[in-house]
Amino acid sequence: MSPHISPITDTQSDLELIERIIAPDGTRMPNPQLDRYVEDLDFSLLRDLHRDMVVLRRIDAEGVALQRQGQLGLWAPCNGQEAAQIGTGRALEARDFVFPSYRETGVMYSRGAQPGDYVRMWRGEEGAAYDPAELRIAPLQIIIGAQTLHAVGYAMGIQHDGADEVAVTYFGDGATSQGDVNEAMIFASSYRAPVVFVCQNNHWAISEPVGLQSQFPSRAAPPASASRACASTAMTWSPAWPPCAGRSTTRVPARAPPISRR
Ligand SMILES: Cc1ncc(C[n+]2csc(CCOP(=O)(O)OP(=O)(O)O)c2C)c(N)n1
Ligand SMILES: [Mg+2]
Repeated sequence: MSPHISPITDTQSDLELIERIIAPDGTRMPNPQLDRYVEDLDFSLLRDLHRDMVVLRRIDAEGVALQRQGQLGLWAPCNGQEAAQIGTGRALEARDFVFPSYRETGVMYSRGAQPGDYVRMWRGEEGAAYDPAELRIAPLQIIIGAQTLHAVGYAMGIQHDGADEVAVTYFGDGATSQGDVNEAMIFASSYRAPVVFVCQNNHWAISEPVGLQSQFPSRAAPPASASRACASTAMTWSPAWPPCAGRSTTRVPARAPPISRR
C-alpha cells in the first residue's frame, strides 16, 4: 500500500451502518424496519440455517487443509462469510440462476452441491466441477466481476421470455472497482433486468483495504446506477435481502424495451 494514501473508510464505520436484528453478543435487537420479515422464522428454520453454516465451515476447513497438503491447486476460503452465503442461498427458488465468484462454497452448498463438486475445479480436473444446468449455478468465475455481466445478460433473457425467475450474482468489495460491475449495474438499471447483485464486503481485495477503493462506507454508497434490482449485503445474513422479503419485492416490472435481435 502506498504510504501516501490513507484509507478513508474503516471496518468500524461500515459496521455502524449495518441494519441489525441481533447484537454482536447474540441478543435480539428490535428493528422496526426488519422485524416483520422474521416473524415467521421458527426455531426449526433457525436451527437448519445454523446447521448449514456449521457444516459449511467444516467443508471450508477441509478445503484449506487439502490445498495446504497439495491436493488442490487453490481454494478460496469463505470463513466468516457463512451467514451471507447460506442466508441468501437458502432464500432462492430452485429455478433461479446464480452467477458466483470463486468464493461461493456456501451458495453451492445451499443448492445441493455434492462433495466432489467443491474440489474438481480446484484440482484442475474440470472447468466446471458440477453440472451448471443441474445446480443452476454458472461455473465459478475467477475473472473479477465478469460474472455480473453474465448475470445481467441472463436476466435480460428471463425478461424476454417472461419467466418468473431471477438471476443472482455474487462479488466482492474489490470487484466494485471493476468496470464490468459498473457496466452490469447500468445495464440492469436501464433495462430493469430481474437480477440481484450481492456484494460481500470482507473489507479486502487481496492486500488492498476497501478504504482505498471507496470514499464512503460501502453500505452508504451504492453506485449511482443501482436500481431496486441491486442489493448490497454485509457479512451477516439479513432477512431484508430481497428474496427473503417476499418474492414480489424481488420482481422488477418487465417495462424495458424489447431486446434487439439484430
Ligand atoms: C480482472 C481481474 N483482475 C485481477 C484479478 C486478481 N484478483 C484475484 S482476487 C482479487 C481481489 C478481489 O477482491 P474482492 O472483489 O473483494 O473479492 P474477495 O476475494 O475479497 O472475495 C484480485 C484483484 C482477477 N482475478 N481478475
Ligand atoms: Mg473482498
